[in-house]
Amino acid sequence: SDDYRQMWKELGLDLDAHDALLGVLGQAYQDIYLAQKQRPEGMGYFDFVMSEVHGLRIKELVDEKAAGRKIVGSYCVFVPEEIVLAANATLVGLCSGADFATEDVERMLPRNTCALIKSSFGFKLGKVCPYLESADMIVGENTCDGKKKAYESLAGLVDNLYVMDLPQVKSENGKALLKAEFLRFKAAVEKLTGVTITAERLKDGIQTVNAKRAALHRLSALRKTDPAPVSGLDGLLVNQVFFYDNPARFTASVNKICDELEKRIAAEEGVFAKKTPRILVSGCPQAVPNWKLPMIVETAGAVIVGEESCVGERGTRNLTDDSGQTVEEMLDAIVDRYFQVDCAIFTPNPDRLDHIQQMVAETKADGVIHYGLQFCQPYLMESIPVEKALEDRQIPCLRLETDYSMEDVGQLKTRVEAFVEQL
Ligand code: BJ8
Repeated sequence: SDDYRQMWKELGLDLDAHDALLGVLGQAYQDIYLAQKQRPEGMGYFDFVMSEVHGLRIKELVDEKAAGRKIVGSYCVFVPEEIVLAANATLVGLCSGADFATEDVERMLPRNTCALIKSSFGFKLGKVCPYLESADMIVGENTCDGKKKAYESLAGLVDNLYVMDLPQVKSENGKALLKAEFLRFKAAVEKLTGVTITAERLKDGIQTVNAKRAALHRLSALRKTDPAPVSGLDGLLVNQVFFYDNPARFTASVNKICDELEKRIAAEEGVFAKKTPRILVSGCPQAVPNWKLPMIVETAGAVIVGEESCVGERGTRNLTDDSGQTVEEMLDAIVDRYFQVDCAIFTPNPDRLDHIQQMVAETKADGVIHYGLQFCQPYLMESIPVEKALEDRQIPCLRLETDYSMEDVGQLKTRVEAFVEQL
């Protein structure tokens, strides 16, 4: 609508480029999502969210800002939403899953940079991301080499970048570093909002985020059923919207889908026939609108039953203990919770392999597809021992390496079909 155009203009978006992006996104959504059969009715909410992803949700953020609330943008699940909410700010995810302004990006970053980092730069340089432009603070983090060096360059493009240091080893020292960095982040967010985090506010923040996570845990548990009551495409979409939506509304909407799925399961209804080969996807995060892999898998005669990914269970697995009485106690609980995230930037990282196997068992997956973004050293390096360990345990594994382009879709489809065939 005209109101939205005015809003986008005020945020500094390039309206023509943005129109082009929304056009492509809308078409992809139509072809990939709306073309699916037997979708749960509750997905209608997520269709609406996606149709309004740069409209209504941005209007809400702009209204929050007008009322004095601050917006914090993040590129990693290590940024604690509990702390952001407790300081009366809203957290939004900024990772993006589509190529944009590639020529401009490759003047700033080496060609052999992963698609996720390139995409984040493309959305900034192309002026097409209203989330990035609404953010009062953008949080980068020292995770992989690609991201940590890219933030040095991003600092020249935005004036509100905050960089969080992160440990690389799960040691006592590593944990002390995470705690020190969370304390420094807390002070920075308090300074941004002018709100001091009290025990009551922090408990509220923890409970709000836990409720979102618990709703996703419920959804994951329902996806364990055969026939699968919901597609992997839709499961991924819910996990993607987790990063953008109003938290309370998101929780309610996921729980509503779960109610519907429980009825489907009781009636033995599914999106695919019983005994359809079941795939667990493991690896790099798949940010909106990166739907390439599930689209390929689910048109190749298989169903995705879980995501071992930061846009998935790695990001949402554990709740934060909310029983603390003081800010200090609850901060310790937050550190404990985040310290368990088994990102491949950690060395060594044995928990991730355990979690993959645990998810295979729980979801009754017939095989694992390891999703690696080209040039992502942490996950591509780790994929080789992961594949070996899984195959040693008779769990078939297919290692894929790809990017956001559509050029290799045919080739990937052939490989996925061959893999599914032998399950
Ligand atoms: S906690 S996975 S969200 S860092 S794909 S940019 S690793 S080269 S995204 Fe991540 Fe946090 Fe870890 Fe999760 Fe680098 Fe690899 Fe690119 Fe990546």
